[in-house]
Amino acid sequence: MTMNLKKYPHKLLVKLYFDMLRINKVQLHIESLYHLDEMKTPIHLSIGQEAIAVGVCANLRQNDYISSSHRGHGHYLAKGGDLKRLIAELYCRETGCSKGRGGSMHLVDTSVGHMGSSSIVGGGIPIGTGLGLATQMKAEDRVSVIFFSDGAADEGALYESINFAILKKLPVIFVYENNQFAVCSHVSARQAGEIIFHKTPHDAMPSQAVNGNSVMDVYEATKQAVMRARQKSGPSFIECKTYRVRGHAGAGSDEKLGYRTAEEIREWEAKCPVRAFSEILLRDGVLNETEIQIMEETIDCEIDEAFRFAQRSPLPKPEDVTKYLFCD
Ligand SMILES: Cc1ncc(C[n+]2csc(CCOP(=O)(O)OP(=O)(O)O)c2C)c(N)n1
Repeated sequence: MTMNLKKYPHKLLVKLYFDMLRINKVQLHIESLYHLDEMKTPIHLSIGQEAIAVGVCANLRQNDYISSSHRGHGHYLAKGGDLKRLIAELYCRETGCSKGRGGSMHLVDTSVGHMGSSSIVGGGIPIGTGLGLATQMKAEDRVSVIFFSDGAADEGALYESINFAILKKLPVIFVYENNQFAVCSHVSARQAGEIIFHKTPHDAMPSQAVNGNSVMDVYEATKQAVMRARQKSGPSFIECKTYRVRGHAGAGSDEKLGYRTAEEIREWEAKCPVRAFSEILLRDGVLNETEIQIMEETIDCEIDEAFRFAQRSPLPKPEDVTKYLFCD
């Protein structure tokens, strides 16, 4: 990346790095303990995709909305979701963000505008579009960001939602995290490619593809989209090109499955967005090694505390099994 960082506030650059490092470390910790089978939930790790959640959410205010997917740990944390309640949710505890009923695919923290993640692929897209509509109808000053990946982009719900968002000029930002795979199926086997997403007339819905492993590229693209939404000019579409380095679900690599090569995975691991950004920050003197070390230790302590909180929290009571099924 040749981008000149001098124009950015120091505080912003440090925050972008800290947030990516934190999301990365939280997920590595989850992964390292997953084999104990104490987290009774499937997990979908977004290791390697940290720059997208962080680059997008750094442009958002607390009252802006996001809707997320099954691979949503990063979105939740980047939007300010509570770490303890995230880990407690993975341990299915009453103190979890969904009171232990949802597991890792059903994260939510409405206090920071995280309006929920969905295990239904593409399910968050119409929800996020509806949040944009609600915002417009109530004449509120909010933006609604929808995170979804290439499997969801195969679905009709995306095209219906884009159409509606353009028609109504909704303050919606479609963030397409193209990590190239839906389970074992490569995106090239399912989609006609860029001709689909990047051909809307600019005034209807600007659309761009960026390097999803570059936090500054994602940040810049989102900044423009947020400005457009706040000016009530309508939706934007951002494709963030990235790669899922871990297996579809669970811990570890899935290279033995044979749908992609180990070399390809290694190539993308070498493009780790967290490491890439640390190298730039060190090179440009934004941070030094000691400061990074202190960040690492701070995050490690916070993670240990969150896991202790989760492990010591009570499970939901059996007699409460029907609680929270319906709203009052
Ligand atoms: C409507 C629906 N169809 C199928 C599934 C099963 N499923 C779960 S995750 C997944 C792949 C999703 O791929 P993508 O949207 O690219 O997200 P990624 O896992 O790559 O982050 C599928 C097919 C589902 N949960 N919901």
